[in-house]
Amino acid sequence: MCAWHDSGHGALTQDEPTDLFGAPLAPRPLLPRLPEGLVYQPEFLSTADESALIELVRNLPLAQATYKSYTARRRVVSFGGSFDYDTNQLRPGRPLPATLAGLRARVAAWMGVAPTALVQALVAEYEPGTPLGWHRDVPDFEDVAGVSLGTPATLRFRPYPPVEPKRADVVRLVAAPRSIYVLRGAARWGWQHSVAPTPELRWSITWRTARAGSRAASLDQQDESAERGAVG
Ligand SMILES: O=C(O)CCC(=O)C(=O)O
Repeated sequence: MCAWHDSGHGALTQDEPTDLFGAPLAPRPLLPRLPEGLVYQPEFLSTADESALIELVRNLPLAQATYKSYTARRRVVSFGGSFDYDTNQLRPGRPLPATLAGLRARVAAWMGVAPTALVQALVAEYEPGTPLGWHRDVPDFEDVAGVSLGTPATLRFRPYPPVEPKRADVVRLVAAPRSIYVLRGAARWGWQHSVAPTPELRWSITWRTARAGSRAASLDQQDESAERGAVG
């Protein structure tokens, strides 16, 4: 797995401090501010893989996500496990389509885990202008990996719990289409993340391992068949 690097395909940025008149102060060092446990790799997929996945995702039964009384703007479908925000329960979800089994195997290999360790997948579609608010993923899951499709998106990270929330505490990672990232350890538990609205359609396919002893550990990890999917 590649270590994080700024290759021009994805970029790590943070708000530069300015004086009262907007003139830049001394730039902050970037490296000490990286969330530890965030690993990013551009060009994880080929453009052909990306096109095949977009075609596949467009045919999935995406629906607007609901969080108690709030209906989110992004459309999602989950596999393996589905979190019910009304009851705060993780429920067994639909099996992973065979067409996504190949991608799961590749993501798992990149993460260094068995494919069956990825007990949950969430496919999300962000229409232009659709944001995803600040959150940490539900605690049933441990590591979270995300594959991006379509258009670049700015992922924002801020320390959690906030000690003294400030705009300058926000670290931004531009996730390029075809890239992959993973949140582990501090990046997963000690930081919240959000997604800024994009001007074009974007999709993400996020994959989650079970947290030891959690309800996710008993999720059925099967896919619909043992066949390889559209992306091998
Ligand atoms: O779209 C992404 O890459 C992030 C998705 C996310 O944070 C989530 O679904 O919890």
